[in-house]
Amino acid sequence: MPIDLYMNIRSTPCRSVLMAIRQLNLEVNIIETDPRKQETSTPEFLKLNPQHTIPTLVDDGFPLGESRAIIQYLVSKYAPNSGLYPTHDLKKRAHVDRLLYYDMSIAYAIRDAIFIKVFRGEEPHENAVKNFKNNFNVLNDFIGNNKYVAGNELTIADISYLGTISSLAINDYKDLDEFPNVKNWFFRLQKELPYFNEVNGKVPELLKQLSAPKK
Ligand SMILES: N[C@@H](CCC(=O)N[C@@H](CS)C(=O)NCC(=O)O)C(=O)O
Repeated sequence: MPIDLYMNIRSTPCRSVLMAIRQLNLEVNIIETDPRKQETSTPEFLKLNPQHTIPTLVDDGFPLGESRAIIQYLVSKYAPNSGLYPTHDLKKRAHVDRLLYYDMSIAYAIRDAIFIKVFRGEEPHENAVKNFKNNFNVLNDFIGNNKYVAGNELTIADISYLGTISSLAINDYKDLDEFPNVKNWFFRLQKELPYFNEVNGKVPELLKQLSAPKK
């Protein structure tokens, strides 16, 4: 039975989950869901996910929200020995978990420093700009000379960060210029992962449609 995924391709965390599904070659039934049309606020949807957010997964009757939890669940269930979410080495697994939590900070930093301007036409608060730089400097250091975010193997942390950072397409990735390790990692993985373009290729165009008119 395929898994159901309530999602919208404009949504950053939805794209991370879809990339994880492609990485695992899972059959998926995509249910297009648009929060702007209140489709995440219907009684039926709220029964699946009281947080009223996409992505929401339903696997064999089990509903789950939160992109990072969904990705952890899918890999743990369908590819536990893949190395994408280490099972044998507790320390490696904990490092992946830590990076997944940190990805939330990155997502909020992008929202507060970049999206606020692009989508609402408001100047970001100076603290939001500082926070963005701080968060990306830390990520830049985490990556260092590694091939992947958590070391020299692809993990679900890469997939989660790729989705999050793909939103910077809205500014043609100029915001990454100060963070060379992040930038190199991001563009290398785009080429390496065959599903990246299928999932994220239309992002610049879709996000530009949502942008606030230039003042
Ligand atoms: N931390 C959540 C964020 C989910 C989220 O905020 N999704 C947005 C779309 S990008 C949404 O569904 N918003 C509708 C709402 O909050 O009512 C995740 O990673 O899944």
